[in-house]
Order: sequence, then structure tokens, then C-alpha cells
Amino acid sequence: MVPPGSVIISDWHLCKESKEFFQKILHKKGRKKFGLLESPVMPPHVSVDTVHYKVFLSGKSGVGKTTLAARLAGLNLPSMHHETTGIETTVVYWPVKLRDGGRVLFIRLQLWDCGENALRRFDHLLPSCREQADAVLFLFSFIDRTSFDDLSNQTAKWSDPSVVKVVIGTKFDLFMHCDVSERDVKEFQERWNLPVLRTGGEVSDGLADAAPILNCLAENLWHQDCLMSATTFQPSQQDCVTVL
Ligand SMILES: Nc1nc2c(ncn2[C@@H]2O[C@H](COP(=O)(O)OP(=O)(O)O)[C@@H](O)[C@H]2O)c(=O)[nH]1
Ligand SMILES: [Mg+2]
Repeated sequence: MVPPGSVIISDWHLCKESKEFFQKILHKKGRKKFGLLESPVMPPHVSVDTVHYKVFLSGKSGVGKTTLAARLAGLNLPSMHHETTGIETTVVYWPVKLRDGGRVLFIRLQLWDCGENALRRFDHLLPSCREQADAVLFLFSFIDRTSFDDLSNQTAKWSDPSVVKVVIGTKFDLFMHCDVSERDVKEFQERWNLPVLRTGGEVSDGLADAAPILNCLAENLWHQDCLMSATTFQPSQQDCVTVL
């Protein structure tokens, strides 16, 4: 688990100098909706690399997967529950500034949201969701104890250490009906060494409520990439001996 704010600047969306980058993902009073082939356009003198990641949303029906995808993209939240009929993908762009060197990157997340019933009925859907996924968000609802108890089952299915794993507790705004205590969350976090973030309530300006989750994902994904490239490109002692 990467300590928050150690790889990227956490509250960069609040800094004045980030404005020209965040403007590219905003439209009127909310966020810009990006289609699969669209991307933010920066002026020619500002070169910003874009890094692409695939993120799967995992969790039982009604836990809030579709709502979370809309929240992260800054779109209107669904007011009623309609089971997602197949796979829905949502593209999210998020600018980040790396702490080391101060480079700015656009993180492009493609969120994969699939209805639980569709996953059960059609065997080919889960493999396509899992294929080359860079991260998985495990969702539980603060008002549904069974969704929290099922987390360890869910995480056990994703044993690949190169996949970034983040746990999201939804419906945190409905604290009056809360079924999962802070202590439960802390114990889980310590046992599994995974970040646990909370979400809920109305979308504000499209940035503030999404920022903690997007920053956490961006930070862990970028860190994972750096680890992977270090192990892939550094010649091992064995290689050196063979070359000599
Ligand atoms: N109050 C509140 N309601 C939520 C939240 N997330 C989801 N919901 C509601 O829970 C229901 C199921 O959400 P949905 O995203 O469709 O669940 P999915 O089946 O996992 O995609 C919908 O009626 C949402 O409006 C939240 O954080 N707070
Ligand atoms: Mg859904």
C-alpha cells in the first residue's frame, strides 16, 4: 500500500497552477463527458503524457458500482437501482502531478462495470472484464453487512499481485443505517493491507468527491507501473554474465 500523497500531490486540484489542466476535464459547472475516442486537448506548447489503465468494479448487485462510475466521471448519479444489463464502460481523465520531478500526467481510467446477474448468466463476461485489468475496486455498502463480510471472498479471487486493489465503502452518507463500524473497517484494512475509502452523498463540483478515490487509484497505478518497469528493464546478473 502506497502512503497517500507520497507519489503524487494529493490536493493538486485545489492548487492554482493545476487550473489549466483541470479546465480540460470540466464543462460549464460540471465535468466533461469523454467518449471512448475522445481526450482532453492541451495547447501545443504544453506536452502532457496520458497513461491508460483498465479498472474493474467488483461487488454485489445494488452495492453502488454504476453510481460510483458516474461519480468518478462527474456524471449524474442514478436515482433508482436498475441492474446493469451487461458491461458498461466509462472513461475518466484525471490530471496528476508527480511529487518526484513535478511532471504532470493525464491518467485515463476506463472503468468496467458489469451487472452481477449478467456475470452469472454469461460465463465469458468475467474473463473479458479481468483481461489485462490494471486495478480492481472492491465495493461494499456501509448499510449492507453481507457486502462487507463478502469482501475477503472477493479479494481472494484477485490474487495477482500486479493488479492494484482498492476497497470502496459506498452509502457512507446513510450513516443512520450504518451496519459496518469504523473498527470493522480498521481491522479489515490492517489484515489485508489494502486502502479503504468511503463515498456517498450528492456530487458537488465534480472534483472534490471524486478526488480522493481518483488520486488513490492514480498513485497506486503509477507506483505499480514504476515497480513493473524496474523489474522488466533492469538486466539481471544472469543476463550480464550471458552477454559477457
Ligand atoms: N445514498 C446513497 N445511495 C447510493 C449510493 N450509491 C448507490 N446508491 C443507490 O443504491 C442503488 C444501487 O446503486 P447502483 O449504482 O445502481 O448499484 P449496482 O447494482 O452496484 O450498479 C441506487 O438506487 C443508487 O441511487 C451512495 O453512496 N449513497
Ligand atoms: Mg449497476
